[in-house]
Amino acid sequence: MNNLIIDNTNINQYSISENLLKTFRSSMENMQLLMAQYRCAIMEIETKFKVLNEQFSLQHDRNPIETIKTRLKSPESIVEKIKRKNLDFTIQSVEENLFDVAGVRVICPFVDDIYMLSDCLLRQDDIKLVRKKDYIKNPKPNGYRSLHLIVEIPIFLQNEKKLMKVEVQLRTIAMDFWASLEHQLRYKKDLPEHLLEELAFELKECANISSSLDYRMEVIRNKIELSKEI
Ligand code: 0O2
Repeated sequence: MNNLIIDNTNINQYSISENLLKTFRSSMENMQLLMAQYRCAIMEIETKFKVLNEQFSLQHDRNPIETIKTRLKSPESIVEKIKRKNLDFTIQSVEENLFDVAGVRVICPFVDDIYMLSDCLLRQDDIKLVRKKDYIKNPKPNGYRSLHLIVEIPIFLQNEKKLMKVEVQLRTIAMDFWASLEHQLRYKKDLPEHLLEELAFELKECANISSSLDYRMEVIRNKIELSKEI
């Protein structure tokens, strides 16, 4: 009799863990599939910028894009953001609420390259603008500047077309230099309060200098271009 009970329990435990394992495997597979789809969306956006760069460089004899960096949000960052925003831990929730799983950063020599490229991208008929944040016209209080676009782009899979969201950040070399250093310093929270305040002030000053540097470099470029026309 006892044996029977033990057997039953074992069978139940076995089926429960089997089911859990199946659910876990299937979630993992779905997550991997979603990440692969985000990678495809990144490739599509990157190609669009490369095409624009190619065409512009032929016409104007200079590149409006210095570098393109791409990144897929790490599982740790996805989980952290889901927790922070108090969202459900589901794949659907990731797709519906996190717009920056796929990221493309476009670094340009000049501010007007940023707006030219953004206009060209948004004019393309397979691109839908979901959200735009212009931190160049309206810098963040800490001095951060960049143009952020959330766009939706179709990817064509074996049997379906799927719309994917991608975050595009466009910034100048100077803005990128500032943001990279500020990003590193942001994690040095163990510094004394007075030093953190001092550094925040210094960073804001540097952001102002980098902004005026962008402007002055653009003036120099315009003078060079004007002299070519004469
Ligand atoms: P990582 O590692 O670069 O991805 P949301 O996505 O809407 O929940 P938010 O804050 O409204 O979040 O988005 P927003 O303002 O468009 O900015 C998100 C991203 O812009 C950040 O991503 C950074 O890449 C960059 N960013 C925004 N503000 C700053 C800033 O003050 N300094 C620096 N260095 N970068 C900034 P993550 O996820 O923080 O980081």
